[in-house]
Amino acid sequence: MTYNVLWLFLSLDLIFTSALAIVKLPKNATVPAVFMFGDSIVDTGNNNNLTTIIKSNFPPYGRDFPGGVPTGRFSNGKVASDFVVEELGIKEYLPAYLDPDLQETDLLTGVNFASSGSGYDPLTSTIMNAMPLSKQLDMLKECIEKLNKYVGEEKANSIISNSFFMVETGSDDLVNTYYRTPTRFFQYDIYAYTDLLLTEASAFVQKLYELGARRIGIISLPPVGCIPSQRTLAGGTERRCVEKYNEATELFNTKLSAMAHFQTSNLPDARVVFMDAYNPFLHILQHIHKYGFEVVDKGCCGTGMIEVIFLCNRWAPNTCTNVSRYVFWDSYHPTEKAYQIHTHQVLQNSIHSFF
Ligand SMILES: *[C@@H]1O[C@H](CO)[C@@H](O)[C@H](O)[C@H]1NC(C)=O
Ligand SMILES: *[C@@H]1O[C@H](CO)[C@@H](O)[C@H](O)[C@H]1NC(C)=O
Ligand SMILES: CC(=O)N[C@H]1CO[C@H](CO)[C@@H](O)[C@@H]1O
Repeated sequence: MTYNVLWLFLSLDLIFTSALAIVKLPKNATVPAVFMFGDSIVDTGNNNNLTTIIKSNFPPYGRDFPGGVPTGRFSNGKVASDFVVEELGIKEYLPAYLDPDLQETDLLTGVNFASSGSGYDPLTSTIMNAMPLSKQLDMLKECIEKLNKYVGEEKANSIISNSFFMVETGSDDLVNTYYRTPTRFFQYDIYAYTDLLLTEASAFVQKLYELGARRIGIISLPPVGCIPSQRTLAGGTERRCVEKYNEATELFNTKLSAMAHFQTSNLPDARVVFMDAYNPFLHILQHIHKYGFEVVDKGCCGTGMIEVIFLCNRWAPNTCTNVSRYVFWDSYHPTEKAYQIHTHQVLQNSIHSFF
């Protein structure tokens, strides 16, 4: 009896702590809000009202979201940006700035400007009809004006200077724009193209700073060569990870990291933090069983080899029933479970650098 009661408390405690799985902040540090920029890894529904094919607001997307609602998140449930705010103890979901139900109070704890299909290269957003980083910054400007009106300039300034501003993008630049667009592939080698991306990334950080951001996180690219769709398109008959893509990613990540260090010493009072998403994700891919996964080279949706956006729909054949076996939800994006594990690691490794 006593044993059973003890066991009950222990398991409640375990459930509670794992549900909160919160990353440790320095003692007296506070992060009032998170403002997110980037692509479909973090978009929570901004594309729903755009005229683009890069959408996911239909089943089976959102299958494990509360109510089974397809919100425009590219997963079965929550995505990386949701887990960022959850890990920081701020809130459970990071709402899309263009969500028609967005309330003024939501602005106080952060919103999401990310648009699926966008990149550092403006051409990427043009091809995909997504909102480029420049448009995402315009929305931030508008959001700051609203905050000023809502809580006054002093309070708004304090929120802005203490919040995290994070950007997660660049995968679409490499795997879609660079390797598949003649005006990029034939005019730039990979060194010149990653320089082009870097110039855009650096200018973006500068503009965030000018708008008052002081804690800026640059989330690195994951090993894009191991995404199921890339294995299918360029991984040969064995659908291996595409080493050429992973090497290009590492090259760009190295440049991003150097840029972050430079900007931190260059911009007074700013912390520009390079957040390594590559190595933790590679570790998951290479040790799937350790993380409770069984399938790494296919997504859950459809055959898992090619289905993404409109191809991942309710009529897609063979969609998996037990999603927790899978690292990837569709042929391009991780499952909620993979996002949760990965986001925790990325934050855990870099959180101290923001203070
Ligand atoms: C945190 O507390 C220490 C000492 O109590 C103080 O020196 C420091 O300025 C505080 N940091 C912040 C961000 O408030
Ligand atoms: C689903 O997969 C997970 C991970 O492999 C496993 O632990 C669980 O038992 C499976 N659930 C069902 C209902 O088969
Ligand atoms: C593409 C699309 O869905 N556009 C809609 C966005 O929302 C406005 C106002 O709610 C509609 O008028 C558009 O048709």
